[in-house]
Amino acid sequence: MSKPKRVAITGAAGQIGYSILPRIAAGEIFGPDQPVVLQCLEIPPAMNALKGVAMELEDCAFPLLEGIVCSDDPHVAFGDADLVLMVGAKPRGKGMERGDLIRENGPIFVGQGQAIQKSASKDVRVVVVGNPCNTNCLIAMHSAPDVPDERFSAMTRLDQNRAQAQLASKAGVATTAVKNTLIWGNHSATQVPDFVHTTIDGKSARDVIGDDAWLKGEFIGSVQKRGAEIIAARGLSSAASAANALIDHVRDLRQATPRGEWRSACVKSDGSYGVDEGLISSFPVQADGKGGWSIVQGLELDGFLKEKLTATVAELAEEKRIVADLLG
Ligand code: NAX
Repeated sequence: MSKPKRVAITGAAGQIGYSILPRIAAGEIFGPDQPVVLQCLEIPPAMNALKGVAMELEDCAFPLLEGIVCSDDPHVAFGDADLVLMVGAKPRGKGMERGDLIRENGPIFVGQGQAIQKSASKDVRVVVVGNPCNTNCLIAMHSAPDVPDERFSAMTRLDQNRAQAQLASKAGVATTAVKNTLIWGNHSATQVPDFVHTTIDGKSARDVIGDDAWLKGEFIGSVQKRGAEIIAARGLSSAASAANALIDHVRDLRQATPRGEWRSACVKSDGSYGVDEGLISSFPVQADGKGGWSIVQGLELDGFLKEKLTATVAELAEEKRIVADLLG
């Protein structure tokens, strides 16, 4: 058996933590031959709940799980971590504006970013899920200047999966028939689910569905508002689907993307598609299977997509402005 991979998870006693920890311990990220150590970070009031989660993990007797660390100290939780999943964040309180949420969460990602730089493995990869994830990722990245920027990403894979499932359902096909669904921009209500470049059974999704009014209206709206719809139905936000998407996201960046395909991930913009350089924005990304990735170039954006992309990029730029003092 090889040396264990150390996976740090912040907010580990929360909903997404509860859903994802057993799946990582079962080998769903690193495969059936790779032992793991789970390094869980929580805030002091949640440490008892975390203890319960750790007891449940022990009770699964996972063959690959070599250890569980529970701590409220980021330096302990991130110690030698190969992968850091930044899930923990303060939730949006009643009457709180998005700007307030950004300001509340920003300092958490400064401290944790610094701790990643100091304590994690030299080859660490970091994924931010806690919202507002794009801007939290930007802050963490700036707070760990010695860690290469391309090691940081944030998650729009849940939105991509939602879009893919909606298109499959509308077309009456299996989700596997739908390829290259794509999310541009911010993981927020301004995100842009792109049906223009999606294919269904190898043909243009737009042609197969043949209903532009539905695609531009109900489809985009339903992906943007799916999170709110789940809260209304379940009384709690998406957790199993978010954990599932996070596993997809980590695999997307680790494994080579099949030729001609891409996956949605929020990464640092190099100015592609007119997205301001340096913003963390969702793009079509291809991974090389050796730890590297690149933004897919050359996709044509029509007037509709361009207008929507401009709006979501403006929101990201505004979020960056709100946290400018935290960007070092
Ligand atoms: P929960 O409220 O169930 O869990 C969050 C956990 O984070 C809590 O246990 C809390 O104690 C902990 N926490 C708070 N501050 C912390 C800190 N400074 N250090 C360590 N832990 C801390 O939320 P959950 O449903 O698990 O969602 C977690 C985050 O994911 C939220 O910010 C949520 O908005 C975000 N989401 C992002 C998604 C995405 O696609 N990017 C989708 C799902 C999810 O909504």
